[in-house]
Amino acid sequence: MNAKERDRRRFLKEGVALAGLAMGAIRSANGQAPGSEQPGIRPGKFRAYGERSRFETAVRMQKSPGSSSSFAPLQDQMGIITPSALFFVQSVYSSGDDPLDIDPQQHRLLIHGMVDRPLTFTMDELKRLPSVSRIHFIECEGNSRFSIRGKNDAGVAETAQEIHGISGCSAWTGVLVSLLLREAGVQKGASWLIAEGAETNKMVRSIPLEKAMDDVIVAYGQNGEALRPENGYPVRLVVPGWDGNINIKWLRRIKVVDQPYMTHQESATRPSLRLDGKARWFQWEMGPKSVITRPSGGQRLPSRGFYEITGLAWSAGGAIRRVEVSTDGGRTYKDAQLQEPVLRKAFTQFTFPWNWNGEETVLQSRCTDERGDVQPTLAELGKIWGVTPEYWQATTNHINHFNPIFPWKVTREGSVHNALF
Ligand SMILES: Nc1nc2c(c(=O)[nH]1)N[C@H]1C(S)=C(S)[C@@H](COP(=O)(O)O)O[C@H]1N2
Ligand SMILES: [Mo]
Repeated sequence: MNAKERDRRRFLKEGVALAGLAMGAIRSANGQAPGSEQPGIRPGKFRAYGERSRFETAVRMQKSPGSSSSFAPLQDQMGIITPSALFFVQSVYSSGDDPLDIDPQQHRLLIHGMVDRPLTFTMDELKRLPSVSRIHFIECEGNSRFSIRGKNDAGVAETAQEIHGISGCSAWTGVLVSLLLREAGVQKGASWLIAEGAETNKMVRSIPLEKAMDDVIVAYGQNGEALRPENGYPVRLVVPGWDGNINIKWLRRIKVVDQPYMTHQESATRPSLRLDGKARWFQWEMGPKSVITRPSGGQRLPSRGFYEITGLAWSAGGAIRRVEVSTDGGRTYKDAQLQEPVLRKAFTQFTFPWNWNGEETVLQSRCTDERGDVQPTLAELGKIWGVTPEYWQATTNHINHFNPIFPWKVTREGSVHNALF
């Protein structure tokens, strides 16, 4: 029996249990006589630019009051697309001008340096060029380190939002950098790009030419409309799978050069110091990560019985090939179902049917990407880094690329908690 067939049989079997659940649902709905007037309905009004129902309340969590740096409510996300209005925001040079308010008519993108023809594009000119629309995640390199209590600026680390919310996945529309560079004509010896944002403090990052030619997008669209100001309007870089930090927003300049510039963002906060005193420089790829978003920290299970466990998995290594779920704290794992579409360097949704028996337990997931890279346990991650658990907990250590398997504890009362440490 192959994996697909096994899956099918399992779901057929669980279908029987679900039929029982559906019966229960009908019984409880019976409180209301069919055909009678339903309470809670009243006329609304048309809006030329749509808004969600007033009953929907999920919002971004600000890092600090007044800051536009914020975390997305991943526990409320349905499917793989993070809506623009809820997409996380990280702006490292908040200087009172954040988010920038840029007039697209006046915005220019300059491409210069080691090129045959330096080019300046208006937004209209960019939009005339052949475009792509691709679904990719962006994850801040510091995401999930907030699973360690005290590592969050807000001092809490309980919900999927507080812990994993500086990641999101959207459909990005724009022009491939490779196309722009071919137009400009890259000169021999060039090997890096320097990309610069338009804010007062000029966010700058170095990007290897090879990556730029592979799949980097100069994006002006997100989820079917223009980027939001917080996320880089009118144009940003999308560097699929790599550190969020390198996805330069409010992009105004790409300089083609022959070496990395060791910019402030690259040299001051990005290298990660290990216990042995060695630092890791220029690590860009976000490793395989999966997170159960429902049930997750801060939520409550009202009663024992059936729940669909669902979550998100992603990796810079390409497509997610497998997600396994454990409902017994990692003693045993079973394959979760991957929901279509399963795309490269994008969130993939997984689901797993679960009957909660009312006992205390721990839920967790681990994923494997198309390269065969498996999400590590905390202990395995420690080995890769050459560090002990105390290292992660020392609040002075700035931790990036933190992707261990994340456990949620379910108590007998049905409350769900961060159980990593
Ligand atoms: N110009 C500019 N680009 C930037 C930043 C910034 O502060 N300025 N922040 C970076 C960081 S740290 C991250 S994680 C991502 C976040 O993208 P988002 O704010 O659209 O979610 O943008 C990156 N690009
Ligand atoms: Mo970031």
